[in-house]
Amino acid sequence: MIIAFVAIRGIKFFVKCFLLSILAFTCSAWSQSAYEESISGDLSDDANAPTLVTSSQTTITVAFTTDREGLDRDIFTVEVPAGFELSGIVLDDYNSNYPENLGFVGFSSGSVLNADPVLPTAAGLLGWYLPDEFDVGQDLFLEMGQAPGAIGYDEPLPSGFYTFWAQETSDSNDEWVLSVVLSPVDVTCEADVNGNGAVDFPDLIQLLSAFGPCASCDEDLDESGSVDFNDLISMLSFWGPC
Ligand SMILES: [Ca+2]
Ligand SMILES: [Ca+2]
Ligand SMILES: [Ca+2]
Ligand SMILES: [Ca+2]
Repeated sequence: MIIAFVAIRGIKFFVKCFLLSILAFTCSAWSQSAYEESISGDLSDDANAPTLVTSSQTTITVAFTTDREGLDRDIFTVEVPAGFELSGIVLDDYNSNYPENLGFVGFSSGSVLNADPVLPTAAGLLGWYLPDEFDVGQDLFLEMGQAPGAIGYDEPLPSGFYTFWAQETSDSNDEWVLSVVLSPVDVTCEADVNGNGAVDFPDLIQLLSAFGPCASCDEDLDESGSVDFNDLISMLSFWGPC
């Protein structure tokens, strides 16, 4: 009897420890930034050689400081993998030692910055924004796409590389935490490639006849750059009215 009681207590203790360790791992996994300058060093200042920030998570968080007097601007690249799109740019935190300061954050497509930070121009940027401390917690993505002089956009951006550029607009030292948010591509109705309201036989014929490498064509449902078996599986999984 006593032995059984001790055994049950032992099992309970083990289960409790196991669950707590899973919880601790989950918490640390979610709170972890993809890149922290305080751990990994200053992000690149070079538009042609940005720091590549890699992450297996769909929220890519980057923590860094910029300093106009010290000429520290920060330029980094993230990859949006096939099957995902860029859908958010959230300012998780922003602290300036000069409260009237506006920061600057902009981004371009590609693995180098398509703009010259020394001669600032928005011409090659997809979007940009001038944040202050009141913007903390905001998703700046859609507003950045409306910025004057930029290429612009009004919906999530497709898979590929994107390069971000952040700096100050006045003499200040600022702390930033910025998250690039990725979402899975919704292929529910994208599989209806002829747009007749159903994923059906004509769509299948259209997809099969487009098989092979293909730059931004409708039949490449996961935007991987080619129409292939994955697109076929995806289409079949959405068969029927949509
Ligand atoms: Ca920095
Ligand atoms: Ca830097
Ligand atoms: Ca159809
Ligand atoms: Ca594909």
